[in-house]
Amino acid sequence: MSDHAVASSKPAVHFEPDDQVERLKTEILRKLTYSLGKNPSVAQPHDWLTAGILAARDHAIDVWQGTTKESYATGRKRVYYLSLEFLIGRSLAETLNNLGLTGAMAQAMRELGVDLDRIETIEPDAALGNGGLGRLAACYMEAMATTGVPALGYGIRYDHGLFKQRIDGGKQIEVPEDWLSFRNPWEFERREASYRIGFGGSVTGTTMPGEVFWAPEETVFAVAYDTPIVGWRGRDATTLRLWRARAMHPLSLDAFNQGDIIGAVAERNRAEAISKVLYPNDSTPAGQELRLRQEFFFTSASLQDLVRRHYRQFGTLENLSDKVSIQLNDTHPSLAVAELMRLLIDQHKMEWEAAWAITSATISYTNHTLLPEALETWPVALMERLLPRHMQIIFGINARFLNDVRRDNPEADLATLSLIDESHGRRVRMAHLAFVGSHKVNGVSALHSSLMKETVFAPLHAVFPDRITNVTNGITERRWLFSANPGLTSLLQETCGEAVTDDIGLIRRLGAHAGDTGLHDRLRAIRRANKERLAKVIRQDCGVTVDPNALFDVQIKRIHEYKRQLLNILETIALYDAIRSEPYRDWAPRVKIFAGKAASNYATAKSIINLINDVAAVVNNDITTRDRLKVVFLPNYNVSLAETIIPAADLSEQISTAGMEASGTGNMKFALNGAVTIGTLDGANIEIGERVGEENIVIFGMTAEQVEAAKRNPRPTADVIRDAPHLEGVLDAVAGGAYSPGERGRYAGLVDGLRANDWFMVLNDFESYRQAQRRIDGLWADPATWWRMSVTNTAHCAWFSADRAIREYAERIWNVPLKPAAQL
Ligand code: 26W
Repeated sequence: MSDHAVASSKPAVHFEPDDQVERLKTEILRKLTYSLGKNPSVAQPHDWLTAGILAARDHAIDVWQGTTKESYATGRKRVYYLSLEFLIGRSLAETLNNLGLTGAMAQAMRELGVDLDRIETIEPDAALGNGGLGRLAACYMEAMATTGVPALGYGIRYDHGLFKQRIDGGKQIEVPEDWLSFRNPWEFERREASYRIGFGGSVTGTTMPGEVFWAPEETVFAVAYDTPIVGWRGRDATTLRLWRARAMHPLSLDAFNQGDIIGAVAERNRAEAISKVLYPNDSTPAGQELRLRQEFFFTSASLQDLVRRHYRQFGTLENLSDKVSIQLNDTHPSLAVAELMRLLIDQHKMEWEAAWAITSATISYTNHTLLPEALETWPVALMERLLPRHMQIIFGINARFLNDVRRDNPEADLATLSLIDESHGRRVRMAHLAFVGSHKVNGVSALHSSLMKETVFAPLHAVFPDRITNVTNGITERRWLFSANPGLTSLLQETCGEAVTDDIGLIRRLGAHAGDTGLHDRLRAIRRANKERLAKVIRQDCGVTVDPNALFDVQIKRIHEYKRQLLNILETIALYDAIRSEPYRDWAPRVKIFAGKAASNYATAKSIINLINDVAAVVNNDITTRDRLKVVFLPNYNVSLAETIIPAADLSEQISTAGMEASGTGNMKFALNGAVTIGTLDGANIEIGERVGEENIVIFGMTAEQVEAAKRNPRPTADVIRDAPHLEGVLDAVAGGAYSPGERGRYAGLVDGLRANDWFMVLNDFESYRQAQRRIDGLWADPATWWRMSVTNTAHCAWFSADRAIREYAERIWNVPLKPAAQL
């Protein structure tokens, strides 16, 4: 491969004829002139970006209309994916890549004097999500478009996505995000698709179907905004439909005329608050009324929309479950169970039993976490006030459910099964509601799904033994390999055949060359170019110069105690001490790379960010370790930054406390790009290990079972520390202020917490992790071994394609016929 191809950030995949260039040039100029009103001579980079997007969007629309027409004509079953989060990132590069227009667009722009690479980077990330759950929804929208599953994703069009993170004096500062400030050229506002969403008020009438009357006290409008998402090779597109909240009466002229300016827009502000901002929390329920309003708002709008569409097409709702599958992405949309019942009974006059059969045959639910603090519950009193009819329906579902259980098994423990938790005030258990109202409930990795059966859902699993199933998560290789790592993609096409981009399974052919040192050299050159690109970003964003020859050791994800960035940084300190005490030993040079956001109210997570930055400040300025160790914390982690970091990683840190990371999806992206994983037996790490083979992954630490046992019966901290020779010194240094000389007590609390209760097994797993890291040093020192491991990882990770996951959902949960493979 030529050097040029390695260094280029353009995908190697082109499949459109050359006249596309002329056509695109004309289209871009037309958009610039007639849609933006700009002359090329005065157009700013942002204008070129918008013109490029509008030109690409036209091509996406052609695909989109084809898919929509086909799905109406055939009456095929459709999937509705309800998710409070879609973490999309940028769209131009991925859309062009999927349409096969990347090369043509780059050429067209070049001929117009514009650098496509540069303008692509000014597209703002659509950051309508916190982390894994939101990114999974985005990967699945693209994978459904690729596999030909007719689908619509429903969510909220937040004015402000996930906050921007600044690091100031080593600490996280949250800054509001403003992705819509230049408008969003991808979306279409659909004023005609707007629905009334009620809150509060009272319920009157009889209990007969169609005779219940809910008179909400407050009503807001949900207005649809649609975006097409094109699949690979532009064969099909899915629709992302996001709801924006608008007031029924945006201005009270009465109030205004009386001089009450604030009062005049009070209703508008209250209504629009619903879609104002994403809750920046990825593990603890927000608990506020506004969050419940968001959940009901988008769930109700989506259900009204899909019920109306179905009724228009078929003139009946009796066959809803034959034509519609509703997937709940965690419990955030679980009010869908009650809302669908309400629409069927109150509006369509259906009997309870018939409505219930349709509801549970239509809905299914994915669980993404077992952390007890993350399971949503809402106070009954709040639900009664805000959603009185839904609360009645939930009581109705619960009464029937518990009756059935009692009838079949008089011994059953009804308190654990009930949709209402009576133990801390009365609260609705949203996971129970979603579980009971679904025909299938899935976990996101094999371990996670079996833990669901054993822990949180054990009582429900006993009643419905066939309901829980597993669909291990997947990632789209289009974004995370072809687009993010064009150098590797070209090499794969050459080695495994051009068809590898259509059939990722062919990547397995690489395995035959795992020991080929010629291949290793080429992979090293590709990785090297990616690392240089990342080194530039590190220099710009952190002011730190790093050596691309060093081992790039990466942990990027939300900051959380269970993900154990703290374990990583404590081990980094131990390594730093070791290098200083034996400076002449031949240490493998390492760059420790961290990135991730902490929830704004999560003090411990913020303190961990602070510690990483404090350690970085000491280590990076120490002359003795300078060539051996660097620590960097890249600010403002997002999808786009991940696309730059992952192809440049040598080592992927997946070190959660076993049993706590439901799946992980970053782990898959790294392994596919050829990084070696250091990880625990947790989530999808286990399945990665099964595929790449145990000699090609570095596993350490306690198993999920051992963690459970240790929590029930903790070892004394003194014993744990005694068995980990380097740990005491590290903890004392951190607690004593060695890394925070300006504020010696800064980390006393953090360390005290660990010593008092090692809930996340940071101390318990420390020695095992440290030894695993030293094994990594040995492997890295032997390039033939290292690159064989790397190649084997890439060769065996095709199974983690989102297309495989979507096929499993389609076959086992949605019962949606797939287009025959020949058409794919
Ligand atoms: C109610 C507050 C709240 C908000 C979000 C609780 C929990 C969440 C999500 C479930 C957090 C999340 O993103 N979970 C991640 O989902 C990924 C996709 O399945 C998994 O790969 C990650 O392991 C899991 O942490």
